[in-house]
Amino acid sequence: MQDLSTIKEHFDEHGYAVVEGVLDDAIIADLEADYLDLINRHAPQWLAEGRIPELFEDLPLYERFGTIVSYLDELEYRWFDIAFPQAKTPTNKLPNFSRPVFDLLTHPNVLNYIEALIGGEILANPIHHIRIKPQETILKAEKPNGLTKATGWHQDQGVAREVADDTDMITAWIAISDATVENGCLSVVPGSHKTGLTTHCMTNGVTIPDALIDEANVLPIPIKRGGILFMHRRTQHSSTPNKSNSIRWSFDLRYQPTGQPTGRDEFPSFVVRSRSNPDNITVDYEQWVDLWKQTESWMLAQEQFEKSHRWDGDAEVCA
Ligand SMILES: O=C(O)CCC(=O)C(=O)O
Ligand SMILES: [Fe+2]
Repeated sequence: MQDLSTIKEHFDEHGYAVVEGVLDDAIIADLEADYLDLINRHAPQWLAEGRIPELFEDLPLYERFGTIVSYLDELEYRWFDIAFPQAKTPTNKLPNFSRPVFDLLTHPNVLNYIEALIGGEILANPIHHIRIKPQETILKAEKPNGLTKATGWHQDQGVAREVADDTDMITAWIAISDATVENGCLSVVPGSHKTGLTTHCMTNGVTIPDALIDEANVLPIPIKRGGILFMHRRTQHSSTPNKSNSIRWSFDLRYQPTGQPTGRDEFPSFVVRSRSNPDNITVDYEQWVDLWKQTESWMLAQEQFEKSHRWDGDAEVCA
């Protein structure tokens, strides 16, 4: 493990920290097998519905993921994600609440770094996603899911509700494939976490206009498979389109001190580490799935949802 106090110092000063080699091959292999299984379960249906032209069974794993995802629209990609879409109409598509995903969320190696950053009372915040970003040249879906494309500038605090403004939420952006400049790794503006919440507009999602980004200081963050970029909730970040010839695959998870609002309180959060009361770790895999199923029932009964962010796009800078 890299020296925790150096990592915390860097994080506090610059608003991010990169740690390579956090996850070993075993958990990554479990996630790969899990997503292969997901594809094998759904591909025949996608083929029957004419969404994909064939099963692509002969392709190497990542090429197959990318090729299939490139055909899928916003709604079908929801099978891959690991949470419901925020405050949008739910569908009968349950996200991938699998055991390997739970094992990732609760992985001790990840939590050790989170503990170094925010202390030993840790809650898994339910704002989390998987992003399989195929190379731009093969994207065919008319309405692709935003999780399969480049991401505009934003702060994660800006895409949560105001109620969580003071929550010390940390984003853990986990590379499953190597993330490179060419395939659209993340970029950050170091130090931007110290300048408060920036105005977000409603342009291509909830994004900060380029005019408010200190472009001279933008820093791309390539990360190898198994490495993690930790970000402060106010660190400005974005990602570019995938210009390579393979997929960029990542998870972004969020953690925070227990007892603070998550900003998505209709989704289940759960304690993943408690140094003061280890007996407080009560949610196991089956219970976690149950919590999400209860959320689904609740969502299906709603006519409308509270907005998941505070912006209306009316600020002068958005014009
Ligand atoms: O992976 C991306 O393109 C964006 C990720 C992101 O915004 C995040 O992890 O908070
Ligand atoms: Fe983000």
